[in-house]
Amino acid sequence: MHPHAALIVVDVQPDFMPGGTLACHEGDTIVPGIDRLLRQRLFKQVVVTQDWHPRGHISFASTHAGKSAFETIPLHGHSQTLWPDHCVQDTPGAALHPGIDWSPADLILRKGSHPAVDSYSAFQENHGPDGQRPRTGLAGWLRERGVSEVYAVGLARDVCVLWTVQDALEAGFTAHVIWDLTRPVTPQSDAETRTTLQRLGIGILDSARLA
Ligand code: VGL
Ligand code: ZN
Repeated sequence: MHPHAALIVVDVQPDFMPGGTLACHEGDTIVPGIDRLLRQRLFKQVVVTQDWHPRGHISFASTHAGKSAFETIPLHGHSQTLWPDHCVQDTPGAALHPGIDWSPADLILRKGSHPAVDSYSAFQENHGPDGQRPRTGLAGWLRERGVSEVYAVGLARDVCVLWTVQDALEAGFTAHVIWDLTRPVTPQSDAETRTTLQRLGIGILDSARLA
C-alpha cells in the first residue's frame, strides 16, 4: 500500500497513559487505533520506540536536589525539561503497552538509556556533553530497507513524536504525523505543534485517510 513508507510508533508505554507517572492527556485513547493500524499492514516497515531510562536518569527531577518536575535546567549547553521518574528500565510502566499486538514490529528501538543524556527522537539523542546529538542509526536502517517516507503515531505529540518527525525530515525523509493517533503531554501545545509541523512541510493527516 505504501511501498516506500515506514510507520514509527513512538513510546506507547503505560507510564505515558492516564494513571502513569508522566501521563499524556487522553493517552490511552489512541491504543485501539494503533492496534488496528498495525493489523492493516499498510507499511513496508514498522519501527517501535521504547523510552528506556536507567534509575537516576538525568531527565528525572528526582535526580536534581531541590528541583521539581516540569522545571527546566541548563544541561550540555541546552535547556532540559525535568520530568517525573518514568519508563525506568524493566518496570511495568516502561513496557510496550499490552493493549497492542506488537508482532508486526520489525524493529524495537530503545532510547534514553544513556544516564546523562535524554533522547526524545527515534533518530538522534538530545545534546550530549560534547554538544553533539548522537545518531541512533535509524536513518541508515530505514534507507537500506528502501524507505523514503515516514509516518509517526504515539506519544507524546509535542515531545517525542514532534522531535522524531523533525529529525526524519532533516535526515532526508518525507515525514507525516497521523494526528488522531497522537496525544500531547501538554494539551495547550497543540496549536504550536501544528504551526511548527506546517512551517516545516511535515504532513498532518488522520488515520481514516490512510487505507
Ligand atoms: C517523552 C518526555 C520524556 C515522550 C519521553 O515520549 O514524549 N516525553 N520522555
Ligand atoms: Zn523519557
